[in-house]
Amino acid sequence: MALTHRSTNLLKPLSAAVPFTSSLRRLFSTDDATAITVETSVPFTGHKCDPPPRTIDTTPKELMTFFRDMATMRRMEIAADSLYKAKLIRGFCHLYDGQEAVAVGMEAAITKKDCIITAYRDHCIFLGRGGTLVEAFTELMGRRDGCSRGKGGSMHFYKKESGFYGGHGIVGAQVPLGIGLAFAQKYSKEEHVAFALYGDGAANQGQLFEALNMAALWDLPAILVCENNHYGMGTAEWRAAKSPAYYKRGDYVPGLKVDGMDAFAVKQACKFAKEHALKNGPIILEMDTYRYHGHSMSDPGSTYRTRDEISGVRQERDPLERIRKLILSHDIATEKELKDIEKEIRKEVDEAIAQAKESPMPDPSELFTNVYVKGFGVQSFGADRKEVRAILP
Ligand SMILES: Cc1ncc(C[n+]2csc(CCOP(=O)(O)OP(=O)(O)O)c2C)c(N)n1
Ligand SMILES: [Mg+2]
Repeated sequence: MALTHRSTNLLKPLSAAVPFTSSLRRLFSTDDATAITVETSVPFTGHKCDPPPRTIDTTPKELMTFFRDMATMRRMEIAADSLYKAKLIRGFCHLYDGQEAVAVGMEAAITKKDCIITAYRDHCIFLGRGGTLVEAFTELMGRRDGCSRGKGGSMHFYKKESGFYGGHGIVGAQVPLGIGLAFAQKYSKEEHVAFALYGDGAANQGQLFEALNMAALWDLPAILVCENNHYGMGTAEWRAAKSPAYYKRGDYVPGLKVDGMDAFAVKQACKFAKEHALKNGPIILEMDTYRYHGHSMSDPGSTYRTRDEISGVRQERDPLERIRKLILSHDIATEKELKDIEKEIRKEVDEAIAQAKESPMPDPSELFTNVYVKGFGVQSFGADRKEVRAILP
């Protein structure tokens, strides 16, 4: 069947990779801190640009940070799944497990003065921006102390003070907003960039191309990141896109195809893209990634793809396991030490959930805050549009 035939392609990047041990070399710098050079799983493919090199320098500290951050994200999403099933989280809920390397690698290349805007699969991007587990779970449960005061829920996490502009439910709509952020940065002569994340499904929308045209005309420091997890809801990319080479879809705008399951490849690509965007204007990064969960909690995720495909990606390309292997092969930590870290994270997540449950529901008066401009009031009419039914504060 076509589905199975196409699915096997998803396993390609890591299978084609050089084994960890032979692709790595350990160097010792003068201050005796261990520097490590790693090679990305596969080379980058460029469109209208010379791709960056596959080698990237790192440190044991960075490897351990990547491990901890990704393991925390993974655990948070698994816990959100259970809370949803226990009906403590209601409404829409889209999980990010599988895609963690994109959030972690991107953060490693940029600062909090650079902006990020994304769609509804936003929990881990929020953590990457420095959001806490308590704020995340509190928001997920619609409580007062959540990052959006319990009024946004899963799809509308924000952290403006660290350059995170949400969390958007209308597919693709965050991209023109992201270009607007880049415009603001250029207008205020800041040396920062805006990352606008969208999915492979959203990549077929017209508004993307309109926004990109303006970004290119005005050389805006915008980086469009297509998180290609190969499905838009239950539709495989090849059913929806005539050309699934999303990094080339900007035509006159340069692009780079990146293994989005390799945090180091993501970091290298984002660093490259930031330098490019500040000098030359927009660029597209296609992150080849995968979501383990279904589209949202209402999708079991196994009707339009095979279980073998999911377990194959887990085995061959899992972003967390890739970092674990690197840590072990460099004797930075033992298997037991890594397991202990994961146990600690499990405890941190459980404690955050317990704390989030203590947060009260928002006050009913909050229904009208952040909705209308304060002081102007809004008249609400009946269906006939003639009779005023209520005057909102
Ligand atoms: C304008 C619009 N059309 C349709 C939807 C319904 N919808 C929600 S998510 C989604 C699929 C998007 O897939 P993709 O862009 O690949 O992102 P992913 O969910 O894979 O991260 C659709 C069609 C929507 N929210 N907004
Ligand atoms: Mg998708």
